[in-house]
Amino acid sequence: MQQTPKTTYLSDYQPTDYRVDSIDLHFDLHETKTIVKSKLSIQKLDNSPKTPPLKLNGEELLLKSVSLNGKQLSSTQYALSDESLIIPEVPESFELAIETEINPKANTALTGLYLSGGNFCTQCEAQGFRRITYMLDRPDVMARYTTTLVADKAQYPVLLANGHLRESGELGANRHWAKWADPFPKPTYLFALVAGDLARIEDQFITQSGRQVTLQIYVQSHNIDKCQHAMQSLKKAMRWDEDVYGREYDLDIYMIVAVDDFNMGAMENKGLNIFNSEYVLAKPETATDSDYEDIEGVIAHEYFHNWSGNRVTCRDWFQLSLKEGFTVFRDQEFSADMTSRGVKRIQDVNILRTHQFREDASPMAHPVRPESYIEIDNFYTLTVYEKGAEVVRMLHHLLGAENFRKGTDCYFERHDGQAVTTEHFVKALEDANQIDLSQFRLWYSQAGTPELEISRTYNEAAKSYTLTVKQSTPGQDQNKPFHIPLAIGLLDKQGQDMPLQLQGESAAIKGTRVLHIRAAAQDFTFQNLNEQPIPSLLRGFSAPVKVKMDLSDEERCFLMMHDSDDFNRWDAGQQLAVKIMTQLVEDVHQNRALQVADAFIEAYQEILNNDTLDKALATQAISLPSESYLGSFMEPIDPVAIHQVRRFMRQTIAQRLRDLFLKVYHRLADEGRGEYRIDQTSISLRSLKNLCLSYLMELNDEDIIKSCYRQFLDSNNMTDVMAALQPLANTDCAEREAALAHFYQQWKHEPLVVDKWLAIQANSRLPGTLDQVKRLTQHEAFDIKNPNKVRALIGAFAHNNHAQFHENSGIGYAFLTDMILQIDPMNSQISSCLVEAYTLWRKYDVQRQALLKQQLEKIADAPRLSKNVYEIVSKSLG
Ligand code: B3K
Ligand code: ZN
Repeated sequence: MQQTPKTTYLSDYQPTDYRVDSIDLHFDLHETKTIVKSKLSIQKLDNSPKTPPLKLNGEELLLKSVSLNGKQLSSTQYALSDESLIIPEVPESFELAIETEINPKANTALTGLYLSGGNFCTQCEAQGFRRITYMLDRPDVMARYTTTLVADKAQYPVLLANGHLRESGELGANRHWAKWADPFPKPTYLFALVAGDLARIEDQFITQSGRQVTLQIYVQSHNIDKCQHAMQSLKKAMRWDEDVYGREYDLDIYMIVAVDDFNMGAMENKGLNIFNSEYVLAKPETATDSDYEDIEGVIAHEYFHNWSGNRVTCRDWFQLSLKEGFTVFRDQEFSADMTSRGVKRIQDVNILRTHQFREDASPMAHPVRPESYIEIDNFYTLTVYEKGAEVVRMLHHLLGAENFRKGTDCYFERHDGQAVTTEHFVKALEDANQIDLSQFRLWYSQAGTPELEISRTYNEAAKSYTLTVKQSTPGQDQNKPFHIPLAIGLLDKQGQDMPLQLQGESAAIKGTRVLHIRAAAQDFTFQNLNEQPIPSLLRGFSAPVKVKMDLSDEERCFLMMHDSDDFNRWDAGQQLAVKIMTQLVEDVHQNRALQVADAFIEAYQEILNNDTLDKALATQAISLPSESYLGSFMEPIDPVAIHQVRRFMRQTIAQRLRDLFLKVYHRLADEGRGEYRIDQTSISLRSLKNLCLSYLMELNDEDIIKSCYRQFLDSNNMTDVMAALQPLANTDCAEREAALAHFYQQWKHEPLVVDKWLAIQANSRLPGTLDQVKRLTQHEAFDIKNPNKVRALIGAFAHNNHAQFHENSGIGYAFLTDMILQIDPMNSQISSCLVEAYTLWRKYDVQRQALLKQQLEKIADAPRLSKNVYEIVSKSLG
């Protein structure tokens, strides 16, 4: 980094002086030298008599010419810097014509216009448009776009942009052109173009008002057999948004293009989504059940943005959660309706508690609506997305489905075509329902994970029961009390929900009720309770908080068996496992013998024996908490001991329940034989069967290794193949090498399957994994410029393989730093994701702290560090 980069503050927000009504773009596409001509129709805003200088953003551009109202400007009439083009003298209303030259082939940052697999594509969110041409590159400037693409006809037969195709034709020298027009005003970040040699599948959708929409998915021709699931997902999402939100699609065409080189999952460009191929391509032989589910979720997420993001967009990037938190909530609910609601909630909460809580505990902690940033790309975070979705979910709970819908109707109608703030969103919900959400708004402005400390007293004589709730936010002492909806139930000795009647109320509510926590400390007294209840707290994870309560192991076991709330039944098991496992880590430190209480194993046994249980929920119920999640209950974190304990637990469970696991495994394997089906029953069956296999593989038993290898060889679907390959990769046996070699030979031409092969090796717990990861960076299968490959190999090692990455000597760290410094000059969005593995350095023991700090300092000292990495490193060290 040459100079200290500038911080942008929400409090400095100013509207622009000018608006851009229309933008007419013309691209003459060549790999190393693309000429972009842009015509902007610009008007001064407000009535001030003066016309302030016009400042346009632009980066990595070669300016060829600028004309104002048809007259070319000389270089004395504008000021050019690395980041902007400033024209000091402009009239109130004018047309600006700009010609720039760019080099898509040299673009390794994958933002702006770049090449992937030989095809041109774009990524403009958040600030990629300024790498295409000079423009007011901010979301509150919304213009109508027309886009003309000119390219070689043989190499790039398909030419796409936003909106509708208006005209196309042939030119000399084997070139052709197409002109697209988007009738909806949009910010720069939603602009997109694609030019390439692509095949497509096509379908139709009839909207609720009877309009016909053409749906197209474009892929490289060898992938054409892997698009059907994405198309079905799109149609389901379109119908769902009509049914649940009354939102209809607005253009005559909806296009999705899959590319192999992409920084994130996908992008919601108006009418022309561009996707990481990972979230489009699937067939049973190459994609797992969870790939299928992820595709359905991401296709829906980008589609839902058409309203929550595109029609109503963000005023500035601090408002990112306005579109992302809301859209994640929408996609979570869609997936819950399409799959299993209970399991979906468990998965979402697992992500939030493991990764977002971790972010909240790190130096990168920020509110859902951040107040400042150095690099906005660093703020596409779990807090903005996942916690943002929880905030919307709480609003949904507080209002109820019907009133929430009234609120979103009001929001979409009131702000259609506008760029607004999270405040406008909350205000629309308030106005539609005449309620007061003043205190609730703090969820947008205060960082940190609130903690509820809950204690209880039962007064036998009065038959009353009091819960005392205290809230605080560790690490954020300035926080005011949040408004927290705490859903609870009270169970009697038979495991039935007791009637809940708060003091002063005349009638009781049966089942779950929501307590509104608003103060730092609050008492809730229930009356008419004939026996001391067992409390079931935070049902359905009704708020993104931590709960502390002194429940006994027996009470947790009881909840695990009887709670009427699916989520809390699962969570009681998780809490119990966390308690046992943190105690075991302590035993490791004290050199004590490790053992697991019978009651815990018996609970697992009961679940496995219960044929009436939903298999997907049973799978979740007998899955131990992850190593990262366990780490969040410990300070200092000891990743090696955590790994040892988790493994010990799995081995002990497998030894004790070996026969039962074998019985269930074989029964489900028989039941599931035959054609692969992707319905809930089949997915649940495979998940439980494969979990049994993974426990059994802890036993290092020759016969079991053989049957695992058989499953690997004989399965007709990637779910079962991966479920066998994973434990084999963790086992030192001949079958391991055979399976890995066989897998690569079979799939080396399928990049997404190769990613799985890389990740499975990077995640292996066998000694020598780091050396293998290093070797793989030199393998033909690896490409340091491809984000999917970097995530699969290096990301997996640094973020998931805790015991080996945090190995005592620090060699894992040295490797990561080396990779970060190599990747940063090419693609700073990817290097910054890797640096995140260091942000929690203060939570480790002193030796690791010293090693981790050294790495951060080494990175900080590197010349020409990107703003992205600079921000994370400086905040971590600060
Ligand atoms: N809006 C995009 C994310 C863009 C990230 C830019 N660094 C995908 C999504 O959330 O739908
Ligand atoms: Zn999104």
